[in-house]
Amino acid sequence: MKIFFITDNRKWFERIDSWRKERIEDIDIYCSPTSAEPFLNEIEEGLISILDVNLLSKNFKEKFDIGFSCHCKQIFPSELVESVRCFNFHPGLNPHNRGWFPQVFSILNGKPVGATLHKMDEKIDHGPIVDQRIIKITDWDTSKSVYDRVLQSEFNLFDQWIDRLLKGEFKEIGLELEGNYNSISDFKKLCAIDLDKRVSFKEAIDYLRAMTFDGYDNAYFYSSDGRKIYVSLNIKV
Ligand code: 0FX
Repeated sequence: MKIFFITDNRKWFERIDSWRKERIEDIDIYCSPTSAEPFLNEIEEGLISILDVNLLSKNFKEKFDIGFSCHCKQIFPSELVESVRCFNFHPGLNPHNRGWFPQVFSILNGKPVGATLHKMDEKIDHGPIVDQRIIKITDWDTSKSVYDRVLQSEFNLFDQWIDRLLKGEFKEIGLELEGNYNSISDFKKLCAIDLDKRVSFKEAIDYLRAMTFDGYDNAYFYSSDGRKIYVSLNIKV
């Protein structure tokens, strides 16, 4: 059996790569051209290759029996999802807050969050669902603490489903609602704090929790002398 994975996420790469070591199947792991830099060592070692999904040869589509997107930043073209059975592990609870950084938007708009395994169609985070895990958001969660639990749930879904998916033993549940979609520019717009906006303390704290992710500078404002000042929240329970 010939399997491909495309991931632009290091933790997912490590998860798939260690799983691959135990397997007899022929397994290729790819990353997107825009994500190659963090994987330069692994590319040199032949553990991962760069793949542009819009430049796939007919040979590629005929070669693979099954494919997986595990946080791939490219949209799979319809010719790919129509010719190879493809599944997506997504860090959100489809159809709510499909797209980028679902937990950020869920902290803000109260829509459910979690992990979704679904069959792919040509739309983003959209195909019929195979399985999902709901993650509860507490009043003291930040984007990072929710994300860590979501990612763990995705890995649990992977462990529970990978063999069944390879054997074709799964059922598909069609989406009843289209839900909503957030783009990366929606997230970037959110990062700019409007200092004149009037909000309650709860709204301000929820906003800062949603923008707090250790390792990233997200929410910002400009000081009176024109400096860009980043703000995040320090929460202790
Ligand atoms: O790999 P991933 O966790 O997932 C993202 C999308 O959320 C997902 O829907 C898509 N399928 C996939 C291709 O890309 O993204 P990441 O590793 O870039 O970011 C992980 C988290 O880090 C994100 O949920 C929020 C946080 N983050 C990330 C960036 C780049 C920030 O808070 N600020 C940032 O600037």
